[in-house]
Amino acid sequence: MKRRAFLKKCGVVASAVGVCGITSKAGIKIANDTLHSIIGGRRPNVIYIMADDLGYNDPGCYGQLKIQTPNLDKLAAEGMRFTQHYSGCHVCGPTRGSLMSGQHTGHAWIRGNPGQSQTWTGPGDPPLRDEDVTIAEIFKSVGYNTACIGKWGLGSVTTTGHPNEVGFDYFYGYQTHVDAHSYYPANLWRNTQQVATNGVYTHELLAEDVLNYITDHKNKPFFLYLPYTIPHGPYNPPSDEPYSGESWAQDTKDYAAMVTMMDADIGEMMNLLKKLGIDDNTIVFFTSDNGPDGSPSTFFDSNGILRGKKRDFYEGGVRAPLIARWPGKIKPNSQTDHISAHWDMFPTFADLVGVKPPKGRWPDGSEHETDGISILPVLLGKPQPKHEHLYWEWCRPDSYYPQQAVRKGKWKCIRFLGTNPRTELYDLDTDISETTDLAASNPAKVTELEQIMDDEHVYNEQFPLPVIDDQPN
Ligand SMILES: [Ca+2]
Ligand SMILES: [Ca+2]
Repeated sequence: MKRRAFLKKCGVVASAVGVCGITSKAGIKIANDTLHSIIGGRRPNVIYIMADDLGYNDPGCYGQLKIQTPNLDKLAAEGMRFTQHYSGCHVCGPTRGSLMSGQHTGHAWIRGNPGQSQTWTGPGDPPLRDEDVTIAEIFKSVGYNTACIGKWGLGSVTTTGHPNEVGFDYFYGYQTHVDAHSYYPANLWRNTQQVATNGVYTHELLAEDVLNYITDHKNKPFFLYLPYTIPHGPYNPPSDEPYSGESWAQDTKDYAAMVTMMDADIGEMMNLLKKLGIDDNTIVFFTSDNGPDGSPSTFFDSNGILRGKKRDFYEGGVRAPLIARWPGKIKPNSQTDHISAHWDMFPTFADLVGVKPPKGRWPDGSEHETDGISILPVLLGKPQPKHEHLYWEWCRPDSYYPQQAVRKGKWKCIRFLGTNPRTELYDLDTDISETTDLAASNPAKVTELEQIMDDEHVYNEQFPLPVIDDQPN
């Protein structure tokens, strides 16, 4: 089916402002006309920044002591900080697929990084399909201009997943996941054309493009998705200032310099919003795609008191910073422990622009509601519907990696399907660092949470889950 016809069928159409309402999985009905009366019916610009491999403890406002992030700290001081926000997954590809589609990794089409797809043989990353409805299309359905500047990784030019094919009017940056492993490539992509970098550190090019985009679109509502590549390796920024004088290893100075550079560019972006007079009608989000990686993150204690890092379903791999700032709407210097995840942004964005969240497609083509719950109520200080549980899976079919995980209330359960198969259970209320496995003493709770894993996982031919999908029906 052609994309436009499909969107029509899904009911993603302009003009449906305000009266749809949604019912959360916990059964609480929130009418988004109420929320819109608070917002005043004026649609805000939305900027969503996603850092790459930035740990929960990397920004100063989340506890970091060595790396300077004054602009992120200011964003948090002027907005809301989430303490229990989660990544779509613990690596890049599936997190971004989950963010785009509003589906967790048990339902989404993209569940792995390049190389893990069992069926994709084309160029670059396994792409989003025509029938996947994205957050960009939600904004487009009400007339926003939409842009992605940074690391895409969900489909190259000539595929159904290229940003221009999935709702972004404008794209500048890295097409593929693996391209983004260099900060000095010969070219980046602007829409479907390659453009030379002339040896400039790519983050500087991205940050400059952001300022140009905002300036050019200041008079019309826009959605700007900024998947920055910092602080993913390699650690080779043009300067290690302001840490040159530190007695740290060179890669740690470079890591810190990268984070502080990104922070400074976010500060410059915020100043531009103010200068253009659109600061109070722009909601800015900042998060990270997955937990920290590499030796500098050990030095900086980037996971804080959380166990694990990138590629772990322990909290250090999936608990993500989330800061939201919206002057006059979000209470300054506020904090919430609402349990939320990247797939909640899909209905949140729908709520922000006053449309019902469109349905999405599972791998078998069947139509389903988003797995997300809008976080707009908590942002506005209203009663917030809660998730019954969160679910993650990763199919990577080697040794340690095939795993499923559930968070339900205080409980966290991880099922390891590879080497040493087992299920671990943690009580996050008393053991946030996941030090004591309670599975043996709580068999009924393990059974309950494993049943959720069985229920939330649907088969995806592209990313079959070892052991689970091998079982006869
Ligand atoms: Ca990442
Ligand atoms: Ca630590």
